[in-house]
Amino acid sequence: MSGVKPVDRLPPGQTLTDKFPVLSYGPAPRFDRAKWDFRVVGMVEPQLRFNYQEFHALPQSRQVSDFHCVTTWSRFDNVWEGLKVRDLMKLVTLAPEARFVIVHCDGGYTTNLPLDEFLGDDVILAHRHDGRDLEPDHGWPLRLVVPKLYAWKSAKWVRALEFSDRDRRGFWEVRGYHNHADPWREERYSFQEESDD
Ligand SMILES: Nc1nc2c(c(=O)[nH]1)N[C@H]1C(S)=C(S)[C@@H](COP(=O)(O)O)O[C@H]1N2
Ligand SMILES: [Mo]
Repeated sequence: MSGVKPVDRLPPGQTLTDKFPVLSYGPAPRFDRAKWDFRVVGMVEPQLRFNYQEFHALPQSRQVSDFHCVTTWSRFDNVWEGLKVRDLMKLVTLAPEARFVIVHCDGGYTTNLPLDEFLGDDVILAHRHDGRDLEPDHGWPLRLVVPKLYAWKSAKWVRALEFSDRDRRGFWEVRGYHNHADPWREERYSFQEESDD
């Protein structure tokens, strides 16, 4: 644990695991390389669309981060490989009014993030985990990883990013989970938002 006590890295109410549990609402969508695309839409110029080959030609990075699921498991030192969101965003200009992103996935799952969280240096669109291609259940061919928020914000099977001036709650955010989801503040449930500042 490289001299760092687990307790310093484990958010309140979490338990450490070495396993990599699968947490999905519904089955892994079928992946068809010929039909797959990735789109960047909404309040951004230009709007982008990549096919699979074009997307994988974008710059690759490696990020090591901890992963915290709201169901109370955490997994340390995940090695993610893929395209850093900051590198993707060098290809576009956001409208000055844009403040949120809605992440759209195959299968209909969505999640929402404020742009300051989404544009963090550790946020990556990953296709590999711990030295191997993502397994279908873990999001193959592409998932978002947002280490600083609970893992339901780390959307699997991502197909599009939509930029907006308005916040729109995603799949779990309309079903009782917290809109922001900071594990260090235990922002688990939407009823807690009423007592927020
Ligand atoms: N598309 C999609 N992404 C998703 C989910 C999902 O059901 N569908 N579950 C989320 C939840 S609750 C968690 S904890 C993580 C789990 O990722 P894992 O299954 O790779 O461990 O994925 C998140 N991303
Ligand atoms: Mo989760």
